[in-house]
Amino acid sequence: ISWIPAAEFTDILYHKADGIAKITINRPEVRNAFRPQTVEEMIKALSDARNDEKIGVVILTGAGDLAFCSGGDQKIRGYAGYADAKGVNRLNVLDFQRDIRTCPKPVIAMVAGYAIGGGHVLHMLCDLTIAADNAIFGQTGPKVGSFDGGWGASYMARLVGQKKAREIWYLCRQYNAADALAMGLVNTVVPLARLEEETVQWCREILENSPLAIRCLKSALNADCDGQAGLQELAGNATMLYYMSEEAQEGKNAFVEKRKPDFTKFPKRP
Ligand code: 2NE
Repeated sequence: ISWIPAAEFTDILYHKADGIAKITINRPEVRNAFRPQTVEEMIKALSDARNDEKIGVVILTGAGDLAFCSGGDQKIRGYAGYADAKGVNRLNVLDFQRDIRTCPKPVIAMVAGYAIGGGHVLHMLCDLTIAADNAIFGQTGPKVGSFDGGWGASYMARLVGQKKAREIWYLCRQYNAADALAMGLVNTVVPLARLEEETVQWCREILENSPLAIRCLKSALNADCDGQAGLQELAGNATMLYYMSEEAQEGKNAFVEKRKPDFTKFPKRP
């Protein structure tokens, strides 16, 4: 695949090719830990991918072979979050988590090396995870004075079960790729040298399928866990599909044409 740079950023790389967007956290010197700037850039890139009608799938990854992401940058962690350039403390990774979750296009984590702490939560939030055989997974919160009680806890339990989720959070152990596959944390494990090739192959297979069906399935699978926000996403798709029908167009046309709508020709389906 011939990636084409899609925008210039400081902390991330952003590429596109063949209907796929790729967001790469580019801070290998800190194992791709994120700071508020990194997160802001990921939010912008994901928003661009979401709004680009040529893009059907997004890959999230980290630069180099040593880490996908090691979570929040502990060196700039302040009193109440991670300090931005103005010194304001933030936890804006939570906004990015929501954006991954609500993006109507699949987001695929491509993991080489460590997916740790807040980086582990990011891969969990992605629709699919393709892991290299050198991948290592785990949470560190209770060791470093942090935790993620949102999807980081509850969605993890949906993925691996309550007992395993409690083990992962309480003991802060590290798990290799085979462990992660066995507990349902990742979709497949491939040799490091084939990581991108395999991930792109999964993307291409998704791109062959109906984007509307995938969009509705993502929101349906989200709705099972996401309460009223999840239902809103799913219902938003139902509204979009309804807008695309002749029946809904009749309502809108009648209003614009200042006449009574005629819905009589539309079937009352069983
Ligand atoms: C990731 C891990 C296991 C890698 O270990 P290793 O041995 O391969 O590398 P090393 O030497 O630890 O790290 C290489 C350089 O990267 C920095 C290190 O400090 C080191 O730099 P120097 O000291 O040599 O200059 N580095 C690595 N991770 C960093 C980080 N997160 N922030 C800043 N610098 C980092 C090992 O490095 C590790 O365990 N890292 C810490 C993982 C961690 O605890 N992350 C934060 C969890 S909390 C969180 O992410 C969070 C949350 O819980 C809730 C909301 C938002 C965020």
